[in-house]
Amino acid sequence: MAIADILHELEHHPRPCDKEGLKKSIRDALIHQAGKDPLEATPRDWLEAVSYAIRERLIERRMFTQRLFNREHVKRVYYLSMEYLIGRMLINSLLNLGFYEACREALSEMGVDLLGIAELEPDAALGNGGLGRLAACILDSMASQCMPGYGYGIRYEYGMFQQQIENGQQIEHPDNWLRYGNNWEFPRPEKIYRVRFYGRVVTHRDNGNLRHHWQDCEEVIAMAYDHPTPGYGNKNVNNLRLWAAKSTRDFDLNYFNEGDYIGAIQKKAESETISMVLYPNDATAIGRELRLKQEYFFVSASIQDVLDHHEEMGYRITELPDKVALQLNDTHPAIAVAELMRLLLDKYQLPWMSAWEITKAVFGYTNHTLLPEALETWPVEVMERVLPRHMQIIYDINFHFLNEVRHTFPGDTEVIKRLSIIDEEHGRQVRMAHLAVVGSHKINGVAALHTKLLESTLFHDFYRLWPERFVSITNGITPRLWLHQANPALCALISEHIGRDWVMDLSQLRALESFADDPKCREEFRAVKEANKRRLADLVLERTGIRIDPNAMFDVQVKRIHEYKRQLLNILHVIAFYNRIRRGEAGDQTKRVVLFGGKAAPSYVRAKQVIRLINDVADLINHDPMVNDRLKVVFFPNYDVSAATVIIPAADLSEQISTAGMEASGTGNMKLALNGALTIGTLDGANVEIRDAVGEENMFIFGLTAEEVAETRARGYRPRECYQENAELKEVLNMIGSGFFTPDDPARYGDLVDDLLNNDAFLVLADFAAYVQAQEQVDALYTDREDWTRRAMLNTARMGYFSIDRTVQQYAEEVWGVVPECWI
Ligand code: 26V
Repeated sequence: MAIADILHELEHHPRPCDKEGLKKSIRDALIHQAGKDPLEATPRDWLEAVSYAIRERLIERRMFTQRLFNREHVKRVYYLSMEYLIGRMLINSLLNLGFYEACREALSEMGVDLLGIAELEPDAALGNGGLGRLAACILDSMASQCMPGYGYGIRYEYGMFQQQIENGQQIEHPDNWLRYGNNWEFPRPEKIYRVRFYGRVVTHRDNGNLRHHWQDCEEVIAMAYDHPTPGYGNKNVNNLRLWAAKSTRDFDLNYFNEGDYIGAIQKKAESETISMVLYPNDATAIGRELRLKQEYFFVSASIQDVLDHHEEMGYRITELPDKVALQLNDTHPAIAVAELMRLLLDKYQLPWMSAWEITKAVFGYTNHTLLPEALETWPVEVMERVLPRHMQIIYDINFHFLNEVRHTFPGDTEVIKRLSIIDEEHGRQVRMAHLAVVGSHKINGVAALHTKLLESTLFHDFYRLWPERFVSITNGITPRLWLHQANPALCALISEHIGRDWVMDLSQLRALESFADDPKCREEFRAVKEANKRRLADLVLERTGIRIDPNAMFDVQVKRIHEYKRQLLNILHVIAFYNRIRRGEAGDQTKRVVLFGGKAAPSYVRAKQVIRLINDVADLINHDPMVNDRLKVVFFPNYDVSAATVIIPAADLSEQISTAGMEASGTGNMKLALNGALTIGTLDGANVEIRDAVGEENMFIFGLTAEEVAETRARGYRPRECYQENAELKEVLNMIGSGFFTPDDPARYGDLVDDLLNNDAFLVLADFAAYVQAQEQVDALYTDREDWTRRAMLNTARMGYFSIDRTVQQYAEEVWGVVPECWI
């Protein structure tokens, strides 16, 4: 068959998407791919067979999508991210493709339960938390909106560790997610690039021009694995390309020739460690050489791939900004600025100025944190050794940049020191954020307050220099996962009232507002929430052995464990509430279940201590007969995307209680409010905008504002005064400090309490009284179920703004300059 015939066949006879067609594919895949006799097939075999059947359809559509983009010569955006927190694929793919019902029926006719086998799929947990999940939501949105958008990242062999709780403490287990293979990926052994490290730079003159050769390097091969990502309700399928490290054959041969067989194998294994494991640190930079190698490894492969495609399309290199946008998801891929410059200078031999103009026009940089300890810097010595040519280029970029600074701020040597890409004060470090800002035409924060703080603090000098480069793009979440998939009962209810179009236009939810005043609708809404709570109660029992009452208020704090997120504040209130119950002062307040979930970085001692404290407190309270089930405390182990899809739809109360000014945006706050939880929170991150959207009266806002936090610190904060002034707080801290919860180890939390009394860097004590008061309002409102439900419905109705589709449209218009290109 000629190529043209194959294409014709593919176009006119794609794999059928009805029940019978799917059934045939599943059966074929079971026998011919999984190699199983249907009589003996296990649930996992069926899972493999279904994913094969789906991937055949995904790949067909991806081919068409790519061909369309090529034919139309569209501008593309490439999202560079070290992390993608995807979760499970099966149900999401089926819902996006529109095959869910057909597939469910096909399987059911073969005696297989779709949801049952879907549970067997491991989460793709190639990310830590908010930043990685945002990347996954953005991919879903780009595909759903027919944007020519591609993800690039690392195919970690081990993703986010699995958390086990043993004797109240976190234990980490490796996440061997590829154990049973991965049916969603397409290995591309022909898509390989060389990535170099170490070596030296040799310079010579060629016709008066300086030329640089990077020599005597170690080489690693980056091999592509493609993950087709389907859009919702269209035929568009985009691509996420993840790189795996493989050793080079040349490299092996050298060693083999020297007769060092074992050494050769060892080197091979070493080079493949680059893509072995995701660093589980969220918000503390790790100065490890392997991390820098990971960053450069995926950046180098991705940029080579982008430029290859650019050339294949027949475009000139100077046209790059018309055809390519590159987005830096935090500073993790910021070395890309130097890498693109290197290729433009050394490979394409462009003059400095044109290379630099192209680079700036192509890059955008998203900042996700103000925390000083999370800002990446690399010792000059390390950068020089690992990436010598890049270090030269960074010096050159800095030289040109600082000349510009001198021109704008003549005579101001302090501003030079502050702005320089090289920090000279802490043992010569490359500041990756500065490289990212200087090399990008647009820099964005992820919520209004966060951007304002970037402009006024962290990047203030840059903002004075180039105010036009700064934009605010508030994060969002994908309604496809966080409502459509996670909360089918609520979806059915919504669609009954306002139709189905909200999935792609979340602002339509506003039409639900009027239903909040209808007692019958409220009753239905409440019934949905109750069903979701029963589902969660079953899961909690299964995972923890703790029985919780679905009629209780579900008070939920799920997120990474970090001091600034203040899980401590939450547990202090739990103890205060417990004391009120014991004293008979809790009135006839409703029952509460306080649920925590989240992982602590393995080396973050204080965060792990907080987990242990929560579990110690839970253990005592849950077994105190005086409490009589009025209060239950649950630490949900191994919180991940899959757990989130069950927990979030069941929440009544959403805890968003970070120290104001420290949470860049938050996205869990959006997921919970969208699913009808009321927020108790500080005026931090996107909470501010959520308040503007849903109305202050439909939330519980408390505590110091970001400004007041800064003032309090400037004045000299003395946490012990809060302790002295507040008898309830005093009692709580005394209990923890004296071993009330840990009688066999009374000193366990002595240092923690000391730190709260003497330092309290996150102002837990300063906000305690206000928090307790806000919690009293929560309790009072919850006794009026009608009013609570009305406000919960208003939350859902007014959260449309936080759709990731709005976020992505803003990036497309304000940063990337790409437009949708759809086929039907
Ligand atoms: C930082 C680092 C530091 C270097 C070592 C590895 C590593 C890995 C992850 C991170 C991420 C820190 C930034 C982050 O996750 N920020 C979160 O981004 C969310 C999406 O914009 C936002 O909603 C959260 O508020 C923000 O904390």
